[in-house]
Amino acid sequence: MRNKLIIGLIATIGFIGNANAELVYQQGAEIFTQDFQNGLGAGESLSGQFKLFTDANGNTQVGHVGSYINNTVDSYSLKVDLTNWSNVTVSFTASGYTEAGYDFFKLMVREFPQSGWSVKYNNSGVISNATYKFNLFEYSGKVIDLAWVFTSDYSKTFGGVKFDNIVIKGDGYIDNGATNPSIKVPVTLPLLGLMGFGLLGFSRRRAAVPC
Ligand SMILES: [Ca+2]
Repeated sequence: MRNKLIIGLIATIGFIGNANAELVYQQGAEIFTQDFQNGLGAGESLSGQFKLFTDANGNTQVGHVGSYINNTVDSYSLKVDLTNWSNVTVSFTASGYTEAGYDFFKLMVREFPQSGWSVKYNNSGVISNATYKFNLFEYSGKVIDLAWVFTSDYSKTFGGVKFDNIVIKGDGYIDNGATNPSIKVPVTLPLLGLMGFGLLGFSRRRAAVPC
């Protein structure tokens, strides 16, 4: 029995080695980035008047093309798996102009799939051209939906909003051996397997020693 347990332990270590996964704990690792140059990816969607558009400098962004319309709800939404991440932050660049006090640009977040939406950011009027950053600490270990939402009321329209360069960062394990460091390797199963075999081995060994 002891040999089997030791072989199991070695096999578990071997699995990590064969997967070429050099797992390194990194603070502020990139979990997700989106500059929209290649369009939308899985888990992302646009609705209403928000469009992908490319400016004269070749920079593709999301936002209003021309003025927005009255009584609209426009959104870009994104699903992110934070199962293995903590201390998560989200940042993006934005600029624009809306009717102050009546037409709003918001960043909203909810735990997928059931919880209600929380407002992380809410702006109106002049939206200064800047990078906006917010923490998502309370969503560590969860799957979340993020939504950038614009709403207008029944009168007066302006140029609206544009946003870009979404970056979600957090603390967690990354595969240092991968060619693309942003590719995440699920560590929960290998680590649990390793711990499970180790604990089992120690307890059986102790039990096998005559008192
Ligand atoms: Ca309005």
